[in-house]
Amino acid sequence: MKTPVTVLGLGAMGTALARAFLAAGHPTTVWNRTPGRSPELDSLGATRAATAGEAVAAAELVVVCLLVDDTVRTTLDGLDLTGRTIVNLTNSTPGQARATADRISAAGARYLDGGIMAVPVMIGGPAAFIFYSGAQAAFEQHTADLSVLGRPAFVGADPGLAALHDIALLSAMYGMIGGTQHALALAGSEQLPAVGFTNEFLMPWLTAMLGSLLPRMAKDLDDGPAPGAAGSNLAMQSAAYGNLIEASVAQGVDPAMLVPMGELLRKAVEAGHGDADLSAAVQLLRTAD
Ligand code: FVH
Repeated sequence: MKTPVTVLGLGAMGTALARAFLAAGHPTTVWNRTPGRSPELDSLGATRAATAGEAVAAAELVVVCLLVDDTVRTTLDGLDLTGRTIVNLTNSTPGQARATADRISAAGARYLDGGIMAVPVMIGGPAAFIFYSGAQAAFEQHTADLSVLGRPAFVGADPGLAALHDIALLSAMYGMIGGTQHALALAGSEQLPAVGFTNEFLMPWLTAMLGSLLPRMAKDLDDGPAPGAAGSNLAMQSAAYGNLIEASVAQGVDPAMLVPMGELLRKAVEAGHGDADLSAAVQLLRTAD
């Protein structure tokens, strides 16, 4: 008998989570604020609860996937959570996750915060992974159950750490997407076909840059800059960056996505890092240091 599980929230992601549990043979109780959402779950064997309280009562393992942190608070507040393990996969900040952990613990339950690194169609597949942090014993007890959703990565007992990892990766994704959107707008300004430009040039370029530049930047941050390693110093990059802005404006493309990076490079050079590598600019972003 597989571990019974409750899923609160049947949006696009909650539905995918419930489907994965059902496919793996877990008795699955579901609840959603708007009744009747994702009717296909009924034929897959889900049990529908009429209220969130009824759903929480149905299983020790409760997976929550709602829109935002506030939604989680209003949904769970006042419910009897005694003895439950609450796994909250709603997008949160580290601060929100820590506050939720305090409230859930005070209500007599164990708390795991999670950050899903997948879109709904990836859930249950090989590329999906999910960060968890918080109650380690609960994670160890339920590792196999949670594995049906995606590879579980426990990142620490501090409940805020999963959200930190999640938000760091989402920041990288949105930065990358912003850059690619700008590149595609530039290509479009000369009617270049997006698919050909992407497959032939954009993807290979990004793949090469990620493969060479990112590991070196990370190593420099951990170990200090490798002597003489910089082949693309910041003074050169800052000097060339103005062309990116000028060309965009001339092509009728809003340079808003590019301007902040140009500012960062300029500040890094002004601060005396002209001979350094991109890792020096990472340090400048840390306003709390
Ligand atoms: N979908 C994705 O690609 C990303 C992948 C990474 C993780 N995110 C996060 O997952 C959370 C849920 O996202 P979602 O895609 O399921 O979102 P929706 O399809 O919009 O469903 C939202 C659910 O939240 C319920 N809900 C909204 N407001 C309330 C409320 N005040 N009280 C109770 N429930 C509420 C909503 O219910 P309903 O509108 O159907 O009644 C849906 O069940 C999210 O944190 C992502 O950032 C997804």
